[in-house]
Amino acid sequence: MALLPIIHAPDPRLKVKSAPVEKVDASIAKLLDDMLQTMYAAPGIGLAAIQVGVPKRLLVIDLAKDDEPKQPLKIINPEVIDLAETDKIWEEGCLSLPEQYAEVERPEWVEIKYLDETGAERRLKADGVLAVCLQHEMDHLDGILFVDHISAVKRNMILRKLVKQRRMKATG
Ligand code: GNR
Ligand code: NI
Repeated sequence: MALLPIIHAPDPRLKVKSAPVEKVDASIAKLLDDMLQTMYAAPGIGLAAIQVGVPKRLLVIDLAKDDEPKQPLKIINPEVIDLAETDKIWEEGCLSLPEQYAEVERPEWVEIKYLDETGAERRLKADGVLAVCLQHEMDHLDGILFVDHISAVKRNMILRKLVKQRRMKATG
């Protein structure tokens, strides 16, 4: 397994629409494992392939707490098949926008179909944090960040902070 570098906004790659995985093979299985290792190390609860520079429609999620057994979810080519009509607001963060948080409104549950790491089709109906995380990761596959769901004023404030943060790190 390998740790992969995570891309930070405003890197233009984060705006790219990722392409479907055509064949679920050993290289995809390896990428999913590397993404999980990278996500655990960050630490984060989800990671989309484009966040490590790979424009493919796959993502990993694990909501297990530190003291709980791991519950890795490996999700390839996800598609929404049903969606709540009512929304819920959650505070979101993103490994590609370090230390930035905002309240985002999204459907409170979502049902998806996807391929697992063996290429088998699966379905998943998610609510709570899992629903939030799934929608956040699926947004990444379409080049959408959580800040694209908030006002332009708040979005620009966060993006300016990131640029400033990076400048401080560069100059020390
Ligand atoms: O680790 C993460 N935490 C999180 C918290 C609230 C809503 C979404 C997330 S996903 C984020 C990891 C990440 O950036 N995934 O793309
Ligand atoms: Ni994210």
